[in-house]
Amino acid sequence: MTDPTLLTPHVLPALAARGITVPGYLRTSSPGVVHLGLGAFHRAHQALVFDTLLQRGDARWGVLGVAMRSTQLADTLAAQDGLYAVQIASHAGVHWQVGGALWHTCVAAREPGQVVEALAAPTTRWVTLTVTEKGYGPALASLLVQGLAARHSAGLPGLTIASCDNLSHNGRKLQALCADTAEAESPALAQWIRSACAFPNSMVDRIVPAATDKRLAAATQALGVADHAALGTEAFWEWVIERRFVDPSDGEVLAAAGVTVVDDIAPFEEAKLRMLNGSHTAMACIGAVAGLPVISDCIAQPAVHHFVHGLMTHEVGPQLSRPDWASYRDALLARFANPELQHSVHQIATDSSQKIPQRWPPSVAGALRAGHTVERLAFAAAAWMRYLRGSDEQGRPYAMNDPMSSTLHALAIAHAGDAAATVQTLGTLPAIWGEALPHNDPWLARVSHWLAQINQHGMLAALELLSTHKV
Ligand code: CS2
Repeated sequence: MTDPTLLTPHVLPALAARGITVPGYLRTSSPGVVHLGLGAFHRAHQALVFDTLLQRGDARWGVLGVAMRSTQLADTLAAQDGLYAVQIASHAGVHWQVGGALWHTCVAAREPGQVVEALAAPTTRWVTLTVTEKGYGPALASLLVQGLAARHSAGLPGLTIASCDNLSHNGRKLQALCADTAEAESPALAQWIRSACAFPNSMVDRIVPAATDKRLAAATQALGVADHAALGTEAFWEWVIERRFVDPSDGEVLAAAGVTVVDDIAPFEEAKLRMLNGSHTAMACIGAVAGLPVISDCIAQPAVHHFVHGLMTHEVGPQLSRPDWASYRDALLARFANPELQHSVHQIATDSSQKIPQRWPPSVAGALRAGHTVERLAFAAAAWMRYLRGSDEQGRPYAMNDPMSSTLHALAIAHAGDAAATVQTLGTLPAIWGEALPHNDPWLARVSHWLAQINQHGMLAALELLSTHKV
């Protein structure tokens, strides 16, 4: 018996009558895409691109959404037959859309056989991944390689496997991980993975905060039924993918749905990681310590706005090869200010040890090489070190969610009052900063300077000092 008070296919006609965009296609054939890392981002990004293609009658883009460990979302979606509503909010207004591309869901840790079977299914053509920065390890490799081995021995064609995580050269990294893992088992399989499968690099962009109870309540209000998997996002989205597909005609198909297909994604990836994600991590640390809960609160502070604008203008932008970086910066400042998003600083600060290496050190190294200022990047590094103490300036403790959090927290509090000593430990970790910066004394001295200012004056007052600093 279908629950009439829940978002399921039965209520779609009623939602369409309310002006909500709903899937108008059959959702019954076998999915052509396996997505690993079922979360908010995929559902508000690629799954809506696939939804556009399905709406146009191309039935190859239905998705099996695989959660890697957590069962809750996969089961919630299964009860709703894979349907979920997305609230898209911009200055132009708010619009609701129901995504229909998720045809099935499962959990890799609970149903690994189902994932392997789907990877080896003749109808499967694509795999997309959002497993986060820390997800590129042996468990992922073994799952993919099992599926690919089954495909290979069945004599099926290879797959296009698109990593969509915020890592540089994400496709190439994933290809190396899979081929190296397969090598131990069978060099022939490794060779087949390298030659018959395509691992395009790709850059994805859309701000998709984790859903809150408030958003779920807004969904019930808009839909007239409950949706326990509803999401909110912004109108902006971008997916730039390298032209490297098992079926070359996929490039045109994706481009028709608004995806940018290029020969080299490096300029886009570099700009996105360093401008958007680099600013995000800086604001996350600043906001967590200053007690500003969401990004729009942070950017509403003139000192933070000035800082982020200066960071992108003087320290990151000039090194980028994306030619339109100044308009990208301006668009980002507007996106950060979107009040509907309510994007939690603690969500962004999650896994900072895995994120910082892509987001800050390449900009520090580039700015130092070019003789540009690094004051704002040094401030960001100092803000992260202050964040690691685990409580804000009002003395309220917060949880830190990071695979390195216990080590980092211990280092941060060991010399809490001594900025130089803190920087000598936290600023010299090669896992975060790479090989060169831990030995760069002028850089470390600037980080110490700003950490001492934060310790003495507080986060926002120290930012004010930075804004009057002649840099
Ligand atoms: C954020 C990203 O949580 C984070 O680390 O910086 O999820 C960011 O919102 C997306 O990359 C935007 O495309």
